[in-house]
Order: sequence, then structure tokens, then C-alpha cells
Amino acid sequence: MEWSKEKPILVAGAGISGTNALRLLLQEGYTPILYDGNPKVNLEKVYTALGRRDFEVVLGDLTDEVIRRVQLCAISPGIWLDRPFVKQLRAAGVPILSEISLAYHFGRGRVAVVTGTNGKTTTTTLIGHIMEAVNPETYTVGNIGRPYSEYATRTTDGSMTVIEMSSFQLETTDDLVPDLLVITNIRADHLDRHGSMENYVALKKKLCLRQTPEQFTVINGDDPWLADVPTLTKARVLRFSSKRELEEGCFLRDGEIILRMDGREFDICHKDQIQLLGMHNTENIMTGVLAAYALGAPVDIIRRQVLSFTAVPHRMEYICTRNGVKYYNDSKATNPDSVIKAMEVVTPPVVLIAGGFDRHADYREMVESFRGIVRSAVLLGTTAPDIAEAIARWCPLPTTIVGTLEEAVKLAAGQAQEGDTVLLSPACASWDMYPNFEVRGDEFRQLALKQ
Ligand code: UMA
Ligand code: ADP
Repeated sequence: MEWSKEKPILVAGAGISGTNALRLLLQEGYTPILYDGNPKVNLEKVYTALGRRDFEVVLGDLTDEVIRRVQLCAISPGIWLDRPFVKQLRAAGVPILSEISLAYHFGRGRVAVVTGTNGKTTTTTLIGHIMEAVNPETYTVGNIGRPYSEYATRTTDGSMTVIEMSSFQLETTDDLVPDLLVITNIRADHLDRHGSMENYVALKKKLCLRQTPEQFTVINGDDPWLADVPTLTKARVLRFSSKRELEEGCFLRDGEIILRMDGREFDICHKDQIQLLGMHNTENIMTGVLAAYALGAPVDIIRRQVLSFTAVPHRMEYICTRNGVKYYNDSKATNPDSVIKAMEVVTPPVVLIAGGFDRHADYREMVESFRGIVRSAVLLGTTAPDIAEAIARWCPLPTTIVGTLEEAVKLAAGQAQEGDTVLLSPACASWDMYPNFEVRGDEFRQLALKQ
């Protein structure tokens, strides 16, 4: 589809997606209008990032006059599609596309998309880490915190773009057909926004529907939610499994990560040689191995890059040891399932700091995983009372509710005994108290270092 350079393009959201979408459109000679629902949004930040202020800005409510003028809207992922202005744009026939779709319009070269509920960032980063060693023109972008729009015009026919995509971004991405799609796993998440598990699962799978036979979809072969993927896509489906040997794909044999493809078998390394903790990370490594192989990476480079790959910040990130107590930052654990994973790898006893933005999750399974591991819990944020109630009901242990992360770390440091671990693994998004999980994790890191 051709877009007019004269008719305005609405960029909704003045965060990092919107700012970079705006930059891209201005660079390419289009006429963007920046819109943000928050009348007090910090525009200076946008102006400084772009080094210019010669574009129209609308804050607060979007008027009919603006709606009539625009040809399309590039929307930031944090904006829910049930917002009145989105409905008004749709009623006026204005196409709504994600910032990812906008960038894809300008991007070139091959594209790999990584989605799924958990492990997206780790897997995306690993695929990027392997592919960089094969092709210096590799870009790792998307929900990982680096908007695709910032890099799209740097890509060439020879480049490789690895995009982490959230369900929010997938909602308004219809035109992107990835050369390789990864779906790491599916668990209930973001159901407040997507309404039902069916809607959420359909979003995670939607990009495989238009793939062609020379393309690839990599899936978790043990995930029942993904069992129908081969019937949905024409792409070649590759599986990984941490539970059983596969005829083709990537799996574990006596702790060795085995890649079995095209009639050959490669021993990548032993799982204990990986510098990341836990079976879920072994799965992430297997996903990355399979994806990189499908993208044409030689096995010796895959092996070398897997062995040199280290933890991503905010994901079971070791911070320091103070008075014999180890501090770990798992701020990116924004749902109960991620906390269960943390319980599998952490060294007990644990003083757990949890709680945050309310997405009406069910905490029962999570608090049951605390048994024998968590010494005490320090809770904060909107969900603190709900988690406290779940603990009292399913796994009684000393629990305190506090108002700030500073109080939480101080209290946790006081409760921890030598040899314990203080772990921030919130089970919730940060948005009730912080702009994002990185700010929350960075604050935790600072506080831990002060103990
Ligand atoms: N806004 C409105 N109206 C609304 C909601 C928001 O105008 O109804 C405005 C806000 O006032 C604000 C702007 O939109 O100025 C923020 O946009 P945004 O929330 O989309 O944030 P960005 O800074 O653009 O960051 C987004 C992703 N954020 C979300 O999906 C909430 C980042 O993922 C992503 O890294 C970034 O784009 C680059 O692609 C964060 C995230 O939490 C890390 N993702 C979720 C997750 O991983 O679970 C999905
Ligand atoms: P995402 O980007 O999908 O949120 P990350 O790679 O950032 O995933 O990891 C976030 C958290 O999710 C980790 O701290 C860990 O607790 C959990 N996690 C990571 N990989 C997996 C996996 N393969 N299966 C289940 N949980 C995982």
C-alpha cells in the first residue's frame, strides 16, 4: 500500500514507540501528527530525542477535525484498542497499524519474530547474539525495548532483523510475514486486555497463518496450546522439547542439548555449560539454537555463541552479596508463572519481594511453589493484599505489606539470614508504581547495593 506524503499519519502514544515512529516518518518525508491521551505528557523528552519540534502535536482528546485529516494511525502497544479515539478512527475508516507494522513497511532483508508468553526477551537476545556472529548486519529490536522504527531504515536486503513481539503489538500487525516465527510457550497473560484465552492464543499464532513453505515456525513441542500450529501454517514447523527426544528438532539427551536436523545430529553442549539458570532457560537456549540453524547459522558458531551467552538484566540477575545474603533482580517476572520458574532455580531460603499492578491473576499455583523455599514474603503495590491472602490460604508463611520498594528491601535485608537469598520477583507488572519493569529493577539494584 502506498501512503501519501501530504495526508497526515497519526502517531498515537508519545513513549519510545511513538517517538521513533515519528522520527522515521519525518526522516522519510511524511507528515506525522503526534497524539497522546495524557495532556501532561513530557513533550520536551520527545523534542530532545528527535532534535526537532516542527510537527503537529495533539494532546488529551482527539477531535473529529484531526480524525478527518489523517490517512492512517500508527499506534503504540500500550494503548488499548477499546479507547474511544481508536473506535472513532475505525468508524472513520482510518487503518490502525502497530508501530512494528509501520517500521516493517520501511524495513528490508530477512525478519525473524519471537513471541510467546515467557522467554521472549531471552530468546530474542540469544538469536540476535548468534546471528550477529554470522551477519554483522543483524538488528535485535521490538518489545525488548528497542523500537523497530529506530532501525528499519538502516536495514538492507542483506540484513537480519530479529523482532520481539508482544501480544499488544500483534493486535495491530497484519501484514508482517516473518521468514521465521518463534512461539516460545503459551500461558494465561494479559487477559485483562485481550478478554479471553482464545483471543490471546490466536494473537500469538496469527503470524504463522500467512507464512509460506520455505519459511519456518519454531514451537515448544510440549505445549498443548501450540499442538495445532502445523495445521495452521504452510511453514516448516520445527520443535524443541526439554521432555522427550524428537525425530527432528532440538531436545535433551542425558543433559546434552542435541540438534537433530536434515538427517544429521549435532551435540551443542551440556545444559550445565550454559551460563543461565533453570530448565526454562535451557528451553530458551534450545529455541535459539533451532531458530539460528533454520536461519542458516553454522553449528560451530551456534555452539560458540550459546556458550558465551549470559543473563539478560532484570531476569534472575545476580546483583551482589551483602552480609552473606545474595540479592537477585527478577523484575521482569511480571506474571505468576515467571515466579514459579524463579522458585525452580533460586537457592533457598528466600525472602521474596513481590506485588505490583493488578491484572487479576490467580496466585494459587504460584504461592504453592513457595513451599520449602520462601522464608518470608514482603509485598507491595496494588496486588499486595491479594497475594497476602493467597499465601495465608495456600502456603502460610510470615508476610508483610509495605508501601515502597525501599521499605521492602530494608525489611527483607533484616529478615534474611546468612546464606539466604533476597529475590525481587514481583509476579506483576510495575505500572502501579513505576513507568516500567526496568526502572523498578534498577531501583532494586541500587537499594540492594546499599545494604
Ligand atoms: N498512552 C495514551 N493512551 C493510552 C495509553 C497510553 O496516549 O490509552 C500514551 C501514554 O501517555 C504514553 C505512551 O502512550 O505517553 C506510552 O506508550 P506505550 O505504553 O506503548 O510505551 P512505549 O514507551 O512506546 O513502550 C512500548 C512497550 N510498552 C508496552 O507495551 C506497555 C514496551 O514494552 C516496548 O519495549 C516498547 O514499546 C518498544 O517496542 C514494555 C512492556 O512492558 C517493556 N511490554 C509488555 C510485556 O513485555 O509484557 C507487553
Ligand atoms: P519475556 O520477554 O517473554 O517476558 P524474558 O526472557 O524476559 O521473557 O523472561 C522473563 C521471565 O520469564 C524470566 O525471569 C523467567 O522467570 C521467566 N521465563 C523465561 N523463560 C521462560 C520459559 N521458557 N518458560 C517459562 N518461563 C520463562
